[in-house]
Amino acid sequence: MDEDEDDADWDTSSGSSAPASTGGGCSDGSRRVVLHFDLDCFYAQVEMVRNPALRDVPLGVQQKYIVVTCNYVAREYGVTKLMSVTAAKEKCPQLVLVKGEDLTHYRETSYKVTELLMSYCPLVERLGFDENFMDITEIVNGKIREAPVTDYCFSGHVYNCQAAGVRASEYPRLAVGSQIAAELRGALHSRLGLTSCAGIASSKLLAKLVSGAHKPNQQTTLLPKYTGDIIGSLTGLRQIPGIGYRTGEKLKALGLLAVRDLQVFHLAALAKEFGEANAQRIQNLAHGIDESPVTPSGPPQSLSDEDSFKEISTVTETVKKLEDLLTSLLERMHKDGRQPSTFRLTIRRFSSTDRWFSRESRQCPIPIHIGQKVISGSSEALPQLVSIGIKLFHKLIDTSAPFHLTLMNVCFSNLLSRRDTKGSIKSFFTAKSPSRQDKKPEPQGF
Ligand code: DCP
Ligand code: MG
Ligand code: MG
Repeated sequence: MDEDEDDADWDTSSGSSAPASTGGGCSDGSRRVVLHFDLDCFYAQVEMVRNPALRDVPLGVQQKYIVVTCNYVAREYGVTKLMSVTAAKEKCPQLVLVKGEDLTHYRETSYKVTELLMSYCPLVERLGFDENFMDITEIVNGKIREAPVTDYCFSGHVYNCQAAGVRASEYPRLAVGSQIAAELRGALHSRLGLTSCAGIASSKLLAKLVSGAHKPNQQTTLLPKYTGDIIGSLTGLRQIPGIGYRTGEKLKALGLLAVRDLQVFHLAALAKEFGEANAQRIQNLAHGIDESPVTPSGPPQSLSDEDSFKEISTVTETVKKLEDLLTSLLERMHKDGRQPSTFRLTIRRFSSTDRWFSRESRQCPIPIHIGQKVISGSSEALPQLVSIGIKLFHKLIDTSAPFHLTLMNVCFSNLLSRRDTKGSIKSFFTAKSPSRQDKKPEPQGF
């Protein structure tokens, strides 16, 4: 239900396709230490921080007719994420619902979390709104070099083990990683009031897989020798992070459903469908191997806003919707401080068969004088951009015939910073302006 988020995938394509060792332990100094953080019931937590009276009641966050998430009190009643409001009310009649269509607070909190993690170590990669990867290999190595200790211990759970029974000195780097994860989760809680889960492992894939092993507000470390176990616990290919909807569909068409199917499938046949490097990467994922680096996210490369609705079928309604969307987008763009140079309009026509994938877009350059008005916050920017939007709309839709839209998205891209324009840019993440978190992450995925 996010306007631009995909909660499942990240790009694992930039790593080497060479298989990494999945065995071994303490002596492997080259093994990375990667953390994955996932905030608990994120939208619901943001609402609980804003209004503490909601903390102890069953709480759901509603977008349209769906409860996109709910707090853990509501989960005890059987309410689940992405349940219909009707079904959720049946499970828990006293469920308190708050509207979650305005993402402003979620977005702001999301960037505060990334910013806090980045203040500890710059190697932070965002995934969706409520997840971050962090590569702390260097910090861990430094700690071990500077102050060797003998009495290592794990903080939190160790996957498949009783943490107290594990000889942490055999895994000093993961043990130190778990201490750092605990420290950072503590900071998120004390500074932002947010609880989270964390996974500690040697890759993004494994850290993400293990972070949800104990929920909420807990953390889990994966020892290399349990890689096979955690991969074996997955009940389908789509549960492998990095295998999104489209890849999953292609694999299904090849007859592959279970993780084991993919592990043993002939690589050459897989390469015919995906290309050699991609095929190797996908098969590696099924073996728990992921060499993709943590890539610092930096500022978003575009800002967009969208709404879905039952029906828009007149030009007047279209103009009104464009005005609404552009008003909020312009405010965010103004706070961002960069100058947009491309405007894209996306619509979805009603289709009874192809509900999710029938989006169509047109884009055009934004004249410099209008881009400058966006930065300066001039009220003239809105009507001028609405007029550009309507021109794009007419390229998409023949209004002399009946039409039926169910979604509209407006997007500014090619954002020019101070290096490129004379205007000023407020530094992302570090500016003192209260607007500094008011950005939207780019969609993640393949
Ligand atoms: N979200 C959404 N639409 C989706 C998936 C997620 O709007 N299809 C939003 C609501 C969630 C947030 O993204 O609060 C983060 O998604 P998660 O899957 O991490 O779910 P939660 O953080 O809510 O719960 P959990 O405690 O299980 O992580
Ligand atoms: Mg979450
Ligand atoms: Mg999440």
